[in-house]
Amino acid sequence: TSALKDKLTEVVPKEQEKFKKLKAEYGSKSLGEVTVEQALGGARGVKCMIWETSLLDAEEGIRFRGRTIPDLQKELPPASGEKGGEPGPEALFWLLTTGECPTPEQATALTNELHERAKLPDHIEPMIRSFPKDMHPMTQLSTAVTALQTESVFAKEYTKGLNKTKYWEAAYEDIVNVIAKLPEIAALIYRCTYYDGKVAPYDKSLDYSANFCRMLGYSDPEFDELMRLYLVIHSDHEGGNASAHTTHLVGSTLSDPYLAIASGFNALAGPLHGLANQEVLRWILDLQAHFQKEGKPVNEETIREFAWDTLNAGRVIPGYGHAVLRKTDPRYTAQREFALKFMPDDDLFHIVSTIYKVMPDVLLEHGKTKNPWPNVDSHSGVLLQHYGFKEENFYTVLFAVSRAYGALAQLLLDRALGFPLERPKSITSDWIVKNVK
Ligand code: NMX
Ligand code: MLT
Repeated sequence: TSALKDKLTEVVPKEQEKFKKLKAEYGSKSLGEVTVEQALGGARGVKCMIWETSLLDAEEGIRFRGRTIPDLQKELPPASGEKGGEPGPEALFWLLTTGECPTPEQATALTNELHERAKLPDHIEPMIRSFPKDMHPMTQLSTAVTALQTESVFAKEYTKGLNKTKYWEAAYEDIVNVIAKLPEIAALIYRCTYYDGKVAPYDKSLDYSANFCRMLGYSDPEFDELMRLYLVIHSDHEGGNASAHTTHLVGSTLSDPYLAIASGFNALAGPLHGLANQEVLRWILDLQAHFQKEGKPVNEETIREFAWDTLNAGRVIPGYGHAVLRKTDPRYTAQREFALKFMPDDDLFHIVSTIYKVMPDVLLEHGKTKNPWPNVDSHSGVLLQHYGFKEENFYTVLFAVSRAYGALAQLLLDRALGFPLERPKSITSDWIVKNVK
């Protein structure tokens, strides 16, 4: 039984009806012009995709089904069951897919459903154990998730001749199964790459995040809270970001959810996207090491100097700038608040805070980036470091586990709403010269 699937069985027909009306009423209306500059500039600002689970405002940041991060912290049930505790990604997934906040019982039912679906098929663990230790953890993750596709219910049913009206139900099986299996896959990658390969036994009495922490090798309840926050805030950032968009595009070919999310992970693995969290941490550690060698303190002046060295070398400042946001990312602020509460005296946190003081002015003076403010990746690494999670090459895997929740919530809706193959029109430069007046 699945409480979430039962709920979706009520919600999906209403959503289908809503979309039918939307098409009839607004189908011929314009969403705006597309300029040549936009076509050349990575389609920035072009509105051509529907993404129901979240919406990004350039000034205010992300809203998950209309809710800010502080709203989620108030309205979703805490994963630990303790008043004031962080909600977990399970509760968020219920909200993203159904549009409603779950009750504590509904959130727990989903946690239990994920536990029941978590067991890996026999070929995955030996495969991860055989990966070379120097294979990047994101490469390991996407390879393992691609190999997990042997389990796809959607692919098997489609081959048998699946009726279109049943797509979402088959997709549901794959989506919940892949989310359920990600913690053990990620923990195996972590423990095999950096430690002795031993993974703590799966503990069904814990919520998704706490069990994930145990399998990674962490048992501090404060770290569990950080993981819950981390998995919630990295989940969804509307549809245009590269990992969500890739998942949506690949899924639109009716590639199954395993193949779609593995493709999304490959997009997340780029340094302009999710890999930036690894890059930020490295930038901070390099900065520390550089000035230690020179016998200088890390302060506003030396950070400014290091930033200019980076920019003058033709590199970007990782963790700053954004394709849509034009203010400080509220996900940065949520992490800063966590740090102020749990680690106000942490050295790396102080460096991150000092970078925040000087970097916007440096970037404004540099004069290129449209957004001189920090994004989510600017803060996440130092929080992990505080709890002894030092392996920065693994950080993007945590981002990926979280992003699966958002990208797959919308993928489920894509199949429920019968969204078609995505195939925008491309043009050549000659076409522009000949046709654009
Ligand atoms: N440092 C230096 N230059 C920058 C930065 C930065 N942080 N951000 C943007 N620019 C440059 C950018 O490279 C471009 O230069 P050019 O004209 O030579 O090509 C110029 O400013 C205009 O770029 P924007 O229109 O402001 O930014 P765009 O939308 O193209 O790119 C990012 C957005 C996020 C890719 C860009 O800001 C960046 O490279 N930031 C650093 C990497 C990063 O933190 N990525 C993580 C984003 C969040 N996530 O998790 O995905
Ligand atoms: C994300 O979370 O996907 C990033 O902030 C990038 C984006 O939104 O484009």
